[in-house]
Amino acid sequence: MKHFLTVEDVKDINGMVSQALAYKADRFQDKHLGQGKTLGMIFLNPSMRTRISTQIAARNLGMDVIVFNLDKDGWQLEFADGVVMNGDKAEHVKEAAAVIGQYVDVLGIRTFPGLLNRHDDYSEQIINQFVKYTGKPIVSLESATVHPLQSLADLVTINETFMEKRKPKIVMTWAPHIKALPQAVPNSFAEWINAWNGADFVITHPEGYELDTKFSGQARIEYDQNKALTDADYVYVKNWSSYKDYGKILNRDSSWMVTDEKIKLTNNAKVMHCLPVRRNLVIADEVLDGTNSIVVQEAGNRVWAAQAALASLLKNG
Ligand code: AN0
Ligand code: CP
Repeated sequence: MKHFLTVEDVKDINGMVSQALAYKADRFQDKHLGQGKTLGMIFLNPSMRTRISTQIAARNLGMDVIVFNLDKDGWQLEFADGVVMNGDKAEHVKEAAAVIGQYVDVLGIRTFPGLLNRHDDYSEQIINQFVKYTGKPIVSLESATVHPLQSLADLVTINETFMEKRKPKIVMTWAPHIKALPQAVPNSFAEWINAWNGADFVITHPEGYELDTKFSGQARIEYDQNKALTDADYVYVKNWSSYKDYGKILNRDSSWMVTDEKIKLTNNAKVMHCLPVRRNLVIADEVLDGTNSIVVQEAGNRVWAAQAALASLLKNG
């Protein structure tokens, strides 16, 4: 694997899930794999889970880690080509990425979408410029349109919790939020579940919240949340802003919040969320504090997912 940017970079999804679970059982089994190598992690936006879990994963493989909050501590970067840099941007990504590439062996980047211009966000301009100019393997720590480390951890969590011989019914549901959020997490979850091809997969959201079909693919779309949730084994909860009416909040209907009443419709479903989650807006206390919620276990699995992804880059690098 050259880079870890989307599910398309992964040749064997089940193999990577198994590797992650193997690291969960014995975290130091490849403790020399990354010896003498440095992981750089660049944040253009906030993060708790990704920041900590990926550092631990790298250390479990023997790597050194440098974390750089470019948004707070770095020079403001210009990403556009051919501009006269007489504004507030002090450095171009061409130099910045090339320089960082001299210092590290693998580079992780977190960059949220602006949610103003769909074409700019969906062209993944920022992470692609780092791919182009760093000259080292790049790991997405959540980019404008996808969050592959999250999705891999989600798949690991589903694999370790589903014991039946049949395919699980997985329902990804939109839930309300006060802020316009990226589509990266739902896009990514959808493309990983579709590529995995091991589930009966349904997406439910109010009209106008359709995801780019590049990501939703063969998933069944159901506008009636209660109908969608019926007999679900997993309820994957997430807010996102509209893709069609780009970056807009079209609906604030609190009846889409996930409550115990909604969970009663399911097959005693396990409830997942990437976190951070706003309580009693997205998911009710009763659900997050109840036995159906596996959100903390899911976040814990971020370490093993990151370790499997980094190991795959190190083995090929
Ligand atoms: C971000 C998002 O929705 O993409 C990060 C999730 C991991 N969430 C928030 O901004 C609340
Ligand atoms: N789920 C997730 O990526 O969380 P952070 O934004 O805290 O890294």
